[in-house]
Amino acid sequence: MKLWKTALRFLPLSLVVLFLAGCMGETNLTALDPQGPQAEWLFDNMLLSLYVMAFVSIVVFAIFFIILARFRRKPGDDELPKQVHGNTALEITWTVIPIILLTILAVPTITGTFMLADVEPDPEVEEETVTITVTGHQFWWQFDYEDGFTAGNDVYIPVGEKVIFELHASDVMHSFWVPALGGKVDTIPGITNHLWLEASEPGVYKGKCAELCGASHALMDFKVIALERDDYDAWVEGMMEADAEPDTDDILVQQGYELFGADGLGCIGCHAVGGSGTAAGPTLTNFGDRTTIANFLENNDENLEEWIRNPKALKQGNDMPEFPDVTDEEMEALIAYLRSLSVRELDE
Ligand code: HEC
Ligand SMILES: [Cu+2]
Repeated sequence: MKLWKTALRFLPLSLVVLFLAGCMGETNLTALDPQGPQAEWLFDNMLLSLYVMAFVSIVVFAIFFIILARFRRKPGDDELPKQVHGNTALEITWTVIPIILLTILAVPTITGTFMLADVEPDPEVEEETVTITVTGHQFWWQFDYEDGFTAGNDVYIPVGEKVIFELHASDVMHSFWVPALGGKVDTIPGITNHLWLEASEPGVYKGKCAELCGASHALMDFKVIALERDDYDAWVEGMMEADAEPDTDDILVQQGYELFGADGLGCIGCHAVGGSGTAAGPTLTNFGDRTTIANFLENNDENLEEWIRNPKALKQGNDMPEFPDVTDEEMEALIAYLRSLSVRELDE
């Protein structure tokens, strides 16, 4: 009966844990399954500290309970025990043990910290180290490549290579964090921070803004897409060649392009297609390749229509104005144009 009650008491907690475990299942938004050398080092160091802490806790609590049991006052113990003061052997022991434990922690931590902070190009990689300038905006990410183009929200990197990120913010503080690949570093207006990451395997790694930055902070996600070098180079070429004008005769796409432009609805005032530099909204050069809209909505026609008509209802406080009066025909054309913006043969 009692056991049953105890179990009931822990039920809510168990449910919360189960629920959180469910959250982790579908994405790689976790530091506990490292996918690159940065993340592996962080994970190993975390385990090392955990083992040291567990060792200390076990020893301390074991001694504590043994002393409680052995030296408690028993019937007939009328006199005070012998009073002592100071014990050199004990004092040396409990000074030396922590020194040893802290040294065990300090050596890898210090060498690792230097390793993580080393944002110089890797001399062993033949290709030029990719350096990407990151700018955090409320509530989206801008990625400027040295090759002279800008990408929005999805950041592509070559796999197995150290990639250097230069971190900025345009409005408030944000924090750039890809848990499966490495540690988080703040992006701060007026200051340039640095970080390097490397992905061991090709894949999509979820990133998140880790600094409370406003109403839609929780939806300020992004994706790191790691490709083999050849695929990456092809992607870079695609991004450099792309421009706003469609290279198809498709009437719908052409109409969409008109609507997108300055004589239409003026989307292009905030959204560049092709080219480089900062705009008021994310570059849409490869929007057709994105799996999500604004980093959280599945990229399908229904959601896209809803987004264009009323973005603030979906993502509170974001800077895109609403376009409620677009007709169904116009919407169809606009979506056809947005879908045509692709630089990549998607094979997954
Ligand atoms: C005043 C500037 C502004 C105008 C005009 C504007 N947008 Fe946006 N748009 C934004 C901002 C800012 C975001 C990013 C919102 C966020 O995620 O916080 C955005 C996001 C988007 C996204 C999602 C992008 C992504 O990377 O997932 C799409 C698609 C989009 N806008 C389409 C349009 C279309 C189509 C029009 C014209 C009908 C338009 N926008 C007009 C500012 C603008
Ligand atoms: Cu943010």
